[in-house]
Amino acid sequence: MSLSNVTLAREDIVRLSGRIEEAQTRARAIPKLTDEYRDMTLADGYAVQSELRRRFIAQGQRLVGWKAGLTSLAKMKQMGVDQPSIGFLTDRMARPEGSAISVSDLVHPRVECEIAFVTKASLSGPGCTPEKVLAATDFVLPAVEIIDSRFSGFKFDLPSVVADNGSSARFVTGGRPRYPDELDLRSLGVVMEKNGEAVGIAAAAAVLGHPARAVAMLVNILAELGESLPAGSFVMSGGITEAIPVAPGDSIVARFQELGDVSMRFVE
Ligand code: 0L1
Ligand code: MG
Repeated sequence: MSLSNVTLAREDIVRLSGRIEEAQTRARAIPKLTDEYRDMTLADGYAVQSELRRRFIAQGQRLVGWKAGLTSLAKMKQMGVDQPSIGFLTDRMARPEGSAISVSDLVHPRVECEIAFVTKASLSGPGCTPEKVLAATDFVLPAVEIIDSRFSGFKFDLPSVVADNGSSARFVTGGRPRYPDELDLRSLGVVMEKNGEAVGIAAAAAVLGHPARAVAMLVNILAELGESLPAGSFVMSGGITEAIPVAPGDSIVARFQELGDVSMRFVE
C-alpha cells in the first residue's frame, strides 16, 4: 500500500472534505465520492480525511484518539473492501457509559464491540508490530463504536469510506481497564446484546488474529501519512462483532469477558 499517490488537486481535496463535513453535520446521505471522482486513490481518501481533521480541529474539536476500521475478514467481505483503514476520534464523538444517545443527528447508525488500547510509550512505523504495541500499552478497556457511513445505502469503496473518516460517529467506553499481560486478548469473548437478545458473539481474534495487530497496522498507516502515535494515546482496534443497526428505543449491552460491560440506549 502506498499513500503517496495523491492524484486530486488541493481544491478538490478541500471541496470533498467540505462535502463530507456537511453530510456528517447535517446527517445527510450522499453518493460515494468515486461516483464523481472515478480515479480517486486510497491516498486521496486519506488526504480528504486529513483535511477533514484539520477543519474539525480549527473549529475547536479536540483530537482524542484513533480507530482502526474494517479489521476483520468478515467485515471486509461484508463491505466489499480488501484492506483495513484508520480514522480519527474527537471529543465531540465521545458519549458516557449508560447514556441515551440521540440518533436524530446520524444517518444509519450501527454498533460494534471493540477493544480500546491506551498507550504509555510512543509508537511509530514503519515496522510496528503487535509485540511493540503490547509493550507500549498501558491498559486496555472495552468500547462500543457507533459507526455511521454517510454514503447512501451503506454503499462505498475504500477511498470513499476513508475520506468519510472510516464512518466514525460516536464511541462509548466502560467496563474495567486491565493490563494486557493479564489477558489472552485473542481468545477474549464478546457478546453484543440488543434489547436483551444476543445478536453478535465472537472472540477478539476476529480482529486480524489479535487486536494488537490492528493497532500496529494503524501505526504503520500513520507513518505513511508522516505521523506517529504519542504516549497516552487512545486507540480503538476495530469491530470484533459484526456491525448491528440501531434505532430509537433500542438498548445495547456489550459484554466483554474479563473487561466488563458497556451499555447505552438510543433515542430520537
Ligand atoms: O469501524 C469500522 O470498521 C467501520 C469502517 C467503515 C465501514 C462501515 O461503515 O461499515
Ligand atoms: Mg469500528
